[in-house]
Formats: sequence, structure tokens, C-alpha cells
Amino acid sequence: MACSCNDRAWNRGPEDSDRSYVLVNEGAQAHEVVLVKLAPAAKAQDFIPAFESGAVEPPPGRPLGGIVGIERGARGLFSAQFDPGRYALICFFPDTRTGAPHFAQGMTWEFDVR
Ligand SMILES: [Cu+2]
Repeated sequence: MACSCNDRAWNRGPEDSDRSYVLVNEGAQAHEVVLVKLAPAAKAQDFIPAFESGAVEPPPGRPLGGIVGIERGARGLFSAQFDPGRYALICFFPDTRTGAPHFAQGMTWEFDVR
């Protein structure tokens, strides 16, 4: 299954329990994909504050892997074992113009595995 992103969002992400994904970076900047299994009722946006400076609360979920540093126009392959639950893809890379992390610009994708 293919996933893709531009510089502001995931255009397409996982939607089921397929185990291997090809990520295509269609943006002009480098990106990464961090795969997270979210705690019950948590959302991707709830996971993010745990990585900000001064954070004291643990993230509501756990990272399972992903790919760091996918240059523009490049592809990367990642795989995971999926138990039933809710998952998210998150890009933590900073925007080259604003410095803001890409997740703050919308680069999160949530999906359920049943
Ligand atoms: Cu990114």
C-alpha cells in the first residue's frame, strides 16, 4: 500500500492492517514518518505535547518505528505488526521556512485496525 505526503499533510495513509507501506514524499521538503500506537481514546494531537520542551507527561501511546529523513521525491518502505487498535503517523521534522514541526501543520494521519 502507498502513503504519500506533501509539505503540509498526509495525502494518503494507512487505512487498515496492511503490514508494509511505501511512503512517497511529494513535497518540497524532507519528511519522516513515525508510526505510533495510540492509547484508547487518544488522538495523534494528544501524543505531540509529550515531545515539547518541558513536557512531564508520557505520550498517550508508543512509537513502533517508521522512517527518518525521506528527501523530496524519494520513497521509503516501512513495515509493522498491527494488533487491533488505533494508530497514527506523525512527522516531527521542522518546516524549513517557519521552523514549526510538520505535525503542527497537519502532518498526522490516524487509522484503526480491527
Ligand atoms: Cu514532514
